[in-house]
Amino acid sequence: MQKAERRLQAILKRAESSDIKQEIISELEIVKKLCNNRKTYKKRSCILIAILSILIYLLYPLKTDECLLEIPFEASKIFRQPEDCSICINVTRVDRVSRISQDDFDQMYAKTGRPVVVTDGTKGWEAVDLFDFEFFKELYTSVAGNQDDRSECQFFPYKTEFNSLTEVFNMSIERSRLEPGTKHWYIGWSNCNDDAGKVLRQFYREPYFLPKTSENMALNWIFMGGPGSGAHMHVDDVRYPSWQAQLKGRKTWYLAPPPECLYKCHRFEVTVEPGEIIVVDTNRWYHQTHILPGSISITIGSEFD
Ligand SMILES: *[C@@H]1O[C@H](CO)[C@@H](O)[C@H](O)[C@H]1NC(C)=O
Ligand SMILES: *[C@@H]1O[C@H](CO)[C@@H](O)[C@H](O)[C@H]1NC(C)=O
Ligand SMILES: O=C(O)CCC(=O)C(=O)O
Repeated sequence: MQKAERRLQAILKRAESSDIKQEIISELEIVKKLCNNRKTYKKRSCILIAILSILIYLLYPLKTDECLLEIPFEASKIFRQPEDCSICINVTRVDRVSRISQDDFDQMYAKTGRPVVVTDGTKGWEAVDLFDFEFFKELYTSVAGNQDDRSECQFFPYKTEFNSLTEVFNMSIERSRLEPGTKHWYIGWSNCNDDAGKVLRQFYREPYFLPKTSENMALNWIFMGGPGSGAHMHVDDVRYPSWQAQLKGRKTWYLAPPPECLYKCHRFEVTVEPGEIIVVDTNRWYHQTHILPGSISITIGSEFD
């Protein structure tokens, strides 16, 4: 395995010194990071992909620039559908829209897979004012049953030392308030406590622009933490596209087309302001996030059909 790793490193070095764009090489980082990704492959599949990628590299030594791009993703294609690039061809920006009808949303964004920010997405939601660290802490310490014990509950510690939501809510008040001199933190989790879910849903609604046929997915994802942090570049392996409401703080999303579309499509950078909702098919668009200076960032989101 070590030998294989060295070989892979050598190939990457060689690629770096050739005229292949730095961007493409950085995409390969994704393969290496798969194991730590949120909502992506289960650990075992992830290790399998890594081994497969390395094996394919060894069996088919790099001959052309194209192989570098194609081969590692052949392995992941066992798990990921090949992309026809229709989600990104002709897309020149991430639109910002408001008062959009369900039909327009469906035609222009849901059906096409184009990312969009709906600026009035959370209008009337109490969650915007109500959801903060203390609210979640109280909620999760009061509901029966431990969220951490259930296998379907996912927790993303990112760069923190936390192993569970219980540990997160045990941090000092000062740190939770991002006071100077305290350690940075940014975490995410999927709510899988039914009682907590019922409480959460009292304070937000299914986004008004989602098509009527859209199923309300019961599972919510919450991301919370301070400026300077974020999620690294990755792609998800969930069933449907997602919406994510920015309740507090400001977050920049870096979106990249699937590797096989890199030459045909653009990358985008879009900042989501408080009260806005971003809609992205995170299974197809590679994405990375960064919390901008200012207040804590809190988002709630879900998949939609
Ligand atoms: C992209 O735009 C070109 C020129 O307007 C058009 O011919 C083509 O069908 C479009 N492709 C997609 C996937 O929308
Ligand atoms: C909570 O924090 C205290 C003080 O930092 C620590 O001693 C204790 O072990 C923590 N408990 C849990 C469950 O993490
Ligand atoms: O909101 C974030 O910071 C990360 C979101 C993300 O990675 C995802 O939804 O897959």
